[in-house]
Amino acid sequence: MTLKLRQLNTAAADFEAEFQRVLHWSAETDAAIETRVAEILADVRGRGDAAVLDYTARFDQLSADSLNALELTREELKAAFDAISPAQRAALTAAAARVRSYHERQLEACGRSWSYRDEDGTLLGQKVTPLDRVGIYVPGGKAAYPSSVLMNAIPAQVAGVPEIVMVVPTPRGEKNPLVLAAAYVAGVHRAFTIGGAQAVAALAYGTATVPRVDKITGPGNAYVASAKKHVFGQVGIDMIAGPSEILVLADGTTPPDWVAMDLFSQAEHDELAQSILLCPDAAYIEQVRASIERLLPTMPRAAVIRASLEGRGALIQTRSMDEACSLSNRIAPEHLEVSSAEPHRWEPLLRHAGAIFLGAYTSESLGDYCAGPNHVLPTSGTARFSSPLGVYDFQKRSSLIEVSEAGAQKLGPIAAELAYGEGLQGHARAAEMRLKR
Ligand code: HSO
Ligand code: ZN
Repeated sequence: MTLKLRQLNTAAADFEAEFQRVLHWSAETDAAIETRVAEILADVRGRGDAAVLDYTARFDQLSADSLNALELTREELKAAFDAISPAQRAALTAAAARVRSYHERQLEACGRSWSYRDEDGTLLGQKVTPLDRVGIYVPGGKAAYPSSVLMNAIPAQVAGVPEIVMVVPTPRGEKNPLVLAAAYVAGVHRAFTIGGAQAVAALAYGTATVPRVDKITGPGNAYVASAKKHVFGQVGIDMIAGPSEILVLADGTTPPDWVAMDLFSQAEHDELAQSILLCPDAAYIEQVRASIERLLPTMPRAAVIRASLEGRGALIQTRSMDEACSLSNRIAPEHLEVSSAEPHRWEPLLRHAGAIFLGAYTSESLGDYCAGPNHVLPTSGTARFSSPLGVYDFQKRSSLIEVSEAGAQKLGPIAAELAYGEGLQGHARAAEMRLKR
């Protein structure tokens, strides 16, 4: 069966219209889901543990007399780690170490408190503190990724969050050993085998057993995404992640099979994932297409990959690499591979992307697991205004102000003038009282 993979050319008259079709994607918000989620949230808020137990029995076929019975101890997490194969243990440990050291640099570079004194001796600064408690949602079922446990928990741990609480739906009580092992390696403090909107509600409101957290991070299905949106404000959330995306910007020097497989690597996540190739070389695009057609039947997830490529994928021929870079900025992809012999020539032109992978050897999949940077990245064009999950998502900042006596003499009249202008006497007089007559 030939693959119906869209091919575009920026020189074609209908390019803009075609391009808009490639970009267009809307996460349909299902009104029925919204209503159902609102009910579950209200129920958990009202009945706490009992409601969580009811929904867990109903949706996950997992019954327990108390929520305590659904908590996994650190010992159980460690036992899972000890039970996986030595190769899996070594890979998890190596990945965790690299992710940790990257995030430690991030902490040093942009996560520390700072302050200065101005000429009057007034101290001004920013005090950075970790959140007290965070919740990490780990999906069950087809998207149960141990790597995502590392990517969510490690930055929280590096930020110094004293209590990291993980929830993971566990249908029929069948635990995913790699997820538990990853939780152990990543330093998760408490874990519950609950999921769905009910778990988000338990974390957001707190129940007798599940502690109330300050922020919830991690991906989930439509119910989880809707629940996170609902509780936002009550707690912080990271982002609402859409399907995975990869954009390969190629100059034609990378083996075509490598590029084809990189396109597959995100397409295989989801029928709605998006894989795009941008390249100025028509002959090379044909080679990649041939690689795709030859390799696709060898893929266990061929059906998902095909649906993704046919539904949202595209091979786009540009007039030049410069034009490819500007199109890439318009797409603002989650993952951007600069598959070029001169990646540093193009990198300065690339402004909007969750993560930029430079050079032929930098397969996006290395970033998903073990390069070090976070794999929780902005999708659906949101890289225009947002950033990868990081240590900073598990910290907050307080301003520090200590005005000296001399500083009060200088600032008092300025504040008072503006306060009278706003009709706020109390403000003005508080500033003036500190002026020396
Ligand atoms: N590429 C995904 C993360 C992931 N890949 C997990 C494999 N496992 C985020 O877009
Ligand atoms: Zn991936």
